[in-house]
Amino acid sequence: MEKTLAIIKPDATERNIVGEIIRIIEKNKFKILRLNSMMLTESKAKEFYGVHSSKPFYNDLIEYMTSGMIVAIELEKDNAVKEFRDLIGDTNPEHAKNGTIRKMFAINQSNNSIHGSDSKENAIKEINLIFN
Ligand code: IDP
Ligand code: MG
Repeated sequence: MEKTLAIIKPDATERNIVGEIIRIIEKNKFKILRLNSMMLTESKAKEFYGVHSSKPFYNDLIEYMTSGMIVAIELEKDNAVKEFRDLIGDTNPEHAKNGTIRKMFAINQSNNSIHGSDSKENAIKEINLIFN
């Protein structure tokens, strides 16, 4: 069965909405395989978002992702990567569809409450990076 990585981001842990978000994930039939509440180190955050290192928002992104607790969740479901991306919605909550997690909870395009892997290959890489 396919796996993906979810990360509940610092804006969501800060607002005590971790449980609400996990409830939605479980209602949508994703199985939780591993779950870990942690602080991301700067070096892990930089590796995780390495693909964005040349973007203008990169430094702010690293600062934000290391600013508070995150909850990393390894999820399993048929077609998990695409189904989870559909469930979280567009990066920018103004463009996210109704019923998506980002539409419901994200503050803005940066502090958008949740991460989901964008391919099967990246899901495996991200799960190994975060859980090892
Ligand atoms: P994704 O999380 O929907 O895959 P990416 O483009 O991969 O979106 O960007 C990774 C993360 O970087 C986003 O979830 C968001 O937190 C942040 N980000 C993306 N674009 C912007 C932007 O234009 N300004 C500020 N932060 C951004
Ligand atoms: Mg992405």
